Parts: sequence; C-alpha cells; structure tokens
Amino acid sequence: MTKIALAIAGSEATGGAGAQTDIKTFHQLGVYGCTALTCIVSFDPANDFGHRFVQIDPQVIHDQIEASVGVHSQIDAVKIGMLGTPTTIGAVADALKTYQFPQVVLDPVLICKGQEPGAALDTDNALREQVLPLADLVTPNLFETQVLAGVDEITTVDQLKDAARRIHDHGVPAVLAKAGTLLGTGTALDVFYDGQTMEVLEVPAVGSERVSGAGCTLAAAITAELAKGAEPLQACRTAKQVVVSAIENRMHGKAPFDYAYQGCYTG
Ligand code: PXL
Repeated sequence: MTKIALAIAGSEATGGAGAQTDIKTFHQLGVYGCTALTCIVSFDPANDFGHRFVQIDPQVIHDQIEASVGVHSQIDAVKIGMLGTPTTIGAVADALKTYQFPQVVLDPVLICKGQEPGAALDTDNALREQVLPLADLVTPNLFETQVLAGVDEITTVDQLKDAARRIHDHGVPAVLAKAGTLLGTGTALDVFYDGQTMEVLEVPAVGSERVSGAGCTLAAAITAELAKGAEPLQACRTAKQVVVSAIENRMHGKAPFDYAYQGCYTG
C-alpha cells in the first residue's frame, strides 16, 4: 500500500523550499504527500528577495491536520518544517499530542529573515520546549545545533558529535546534526546519533554555494524513507543521496541563489 507523509510546513511560493519541496520529495520517493501550511513566505524581488512572512491562523492549521487525518487511513510519517511563531508552535504541538503520529521528523527552522529578531528568540524557546520533545528525529543545521545543544561554537567534528549527544540527551531519539560544508572538510558532513550509534555521514561537497531547499529536501527525504519503513540511520543515508542529486540538478533563476530540484533522483 502506498505510504503517506504529512508536511506541516510553510509555503515558499516559488517552489524552492518549504511545503512545496516536501511534497515533491515525498512524491519522488514514491510516498503520497499531504500538507498543513503554517505560514506563507513570498520573496520580494524588489527588495533583495527578502522574505515576506504571513502566519496562518492556528485554527486553520488545526483544521488542515484534521482534514488529512480524517481523509487518509493512516499517516505514516510527519515532517515539521518552518513554524514561524510561538502561537503556531503551540497549535502544532497540540496536534502532535492529539494524533500521536508514528514518526515525526523535525527540521527546526529557527530563523526566517522576515521575522523580528525579538520574536525569533521566543520562537526558538517555544520550539525547544514544546515540539522538540515530541520529535522522533531532528535535523538541525550547524547554527540550530549550537542553539539546541546550548554550545557557543562548533568548529570540529568532535564538537559536532558532542552537540548531537546533548540534543539527544534532551530526549530526542535520533539526531542528525548537519554541518554541511561548514567545517571545511571538503565534504558535506553530518553526524547521526541515536543513543547507541554515532556515525559521521559524509558525501563529497557539490560546489560551495548554499542551495535553497537543500535542508527541506533532506528532512523530507528522511520522512519519506521512515514512512516506507527504513531505520533512521539508513533513512538519513538515503536522504543525503537525494540531496546530492537535488543539488547536482539545481535550478538557476533570477534570484541570487540556486534552488534544489528533486526530480532527477532515481535511487
Ligand atoms: O529553507 C528554509 C525554509 C523553510 N520553509 C520555508 C522557507 C524557507 C526558506 O526560505 O521559506 C517556508
């Protein structure tokens, strides 16, 4: 039977990140995708492609999740992307408690350019306190890893491993702490830790520019693989290959950044 994954995520209108990326990635991996939008991001071409950000009413977030749960016989895995505000985080945490989805992958998107810095701190705290404890697997980037682990800087693989251990100790069963290319190893390097296995996952870096949607693609691919029954570590390994393909086949447009394309991955 076709597996079903739900993305609780923001809309990034151009299709390069957020919920649009999530459902494309699910689809490419043979998983049926559905969404609950948490916010709407519209880049502003007249203002350096800055983020215009609108939050979705918490009741509407609730209703969207209720709709998918009501229609589909089973949601096999959930991916949580950008939530944006403490109010949204509360609504999503309530839904996770109500529905007890079998697998919850959290991509802890902490900062969006369109938000007030003060509001971002509230958002970080709410995410850490309310959603992190409900996740089965979390995929923080280097900055988010520092924030969630409560460490000042991460410049070595050992520090990244230590931070992954700290996040696991907060009660998250599996952690994929992503340094990407930022440790200067010439590779895209992430650390997986689940309380038993500590593994460095490394692939050759594809170029040096950051590609929009790579993090969303990674977490969505992990979600799809978990929905199909993969073990967390194997889901992360496969997801990295999906991201390599999505970056190798990236799209170039009029924005000063490229964006990931999932459609060439064949497994
Ligand atoms: O890539 C992070 C991200 C996630 N979700 C949404 C976004 C972005 C970045 O632009 O807009 C909705």
